[in-house]
Amino acid sequence: MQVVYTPAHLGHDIALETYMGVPVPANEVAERAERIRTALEADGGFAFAAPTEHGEEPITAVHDAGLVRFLEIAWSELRAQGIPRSFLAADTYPNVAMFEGMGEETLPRMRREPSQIGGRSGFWGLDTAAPLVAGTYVAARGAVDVALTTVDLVLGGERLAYGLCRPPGHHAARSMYGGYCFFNNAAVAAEAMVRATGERVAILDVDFHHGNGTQQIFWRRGDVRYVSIHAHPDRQYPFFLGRADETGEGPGSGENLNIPLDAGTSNEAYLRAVDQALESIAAVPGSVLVVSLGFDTYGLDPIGDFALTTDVYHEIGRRVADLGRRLVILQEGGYHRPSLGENARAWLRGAEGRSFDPLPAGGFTPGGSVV
Ligand code: SP5
Ligand code: ZN
Repeated sequence: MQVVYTPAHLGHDIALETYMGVPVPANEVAERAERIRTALEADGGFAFAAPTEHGEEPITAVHDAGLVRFLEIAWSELRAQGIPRSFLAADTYPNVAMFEGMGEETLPRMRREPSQIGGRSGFWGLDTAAPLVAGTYVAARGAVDVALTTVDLVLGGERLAYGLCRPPGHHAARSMYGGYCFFNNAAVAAEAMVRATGERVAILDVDFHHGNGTQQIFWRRGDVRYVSIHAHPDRQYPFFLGRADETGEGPGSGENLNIPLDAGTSNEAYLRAVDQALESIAAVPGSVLVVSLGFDTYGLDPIGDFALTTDVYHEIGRRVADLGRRLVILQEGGYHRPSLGENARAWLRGAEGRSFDPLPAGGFTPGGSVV
């Protein structure tokens, strides 16, 4: 299998994020992608390719150009405004209630980007957990190019290909970044495939969190079906979207399927949700599926609360490939660093129809040690 990877992600070098106002060690760190790269290299069955530059146009096909401009200048502007911080995160966000009672004709006029960089960050951001640093923009552009190069491989005839995207993407909406995400890699990829093939495209999101950004981008679209299995937002991020009654509107009516799950979800319960998701995808005509692949569903993940094990990732990959569609597989979350490489290897080998043999040495043992 071809794997698309770029070291550009290393410049998005994060040490801290904030959790309910308090700085804590960051979860979405460079080591994640390096763990996966190392494990796939050691496997021997994966061929690495560098991304090619695809420019800004495929990004503005799904994102507001203002978001792109903000992310491009945010770091230099933080410095220009003389704010001595190691990362940029907002403290004030435009809560919808701030605008309560204002009329439809007034509201668009009230949507104004301030000049102070903290305010600008709040204007475009969802939360404090996506710290922006000097190399963030170049890394985020790199992740989009990884996704689009993965699309190119599949359009060029590969049955499946894997884009090792970092930073991840599925929380980023048309005009918003957040949740460790800056550009929505999977949405950019799906849109590029719709435009290249004229076919309908489905997106299967198996990250632990609901992909609110992907849902928002395709909410009214009849040509892209979004199916997500995730933690119920009543108890987990992103809290305000991800419930089962969110099904799309207009031409997109019925094209959005959310499958929220309980804390402690087992392999068996998760596989039942996978089968339900795949049934919905099989009903969509078209030959390509984009997979938003997260491993924060793993039992030991520090921010997840499901109970999945490595062998079930092999089975999920196998069932997804059994649909018979070509697969553009893009990395999203997953924060238990010692297991990430083995979990990715298991999933991708399952999708390729290869058996999964845990590494005899150098692998991760669920007892908690890296041997
Ligand atoms: C792409 C992706 O997986 N984004 C996830 C963003 C989650 N952001 C909020 C994380 C909150 C972590 N809370 C830790 C609680 C530990 N008890
Ligand atoms: Zn996640």
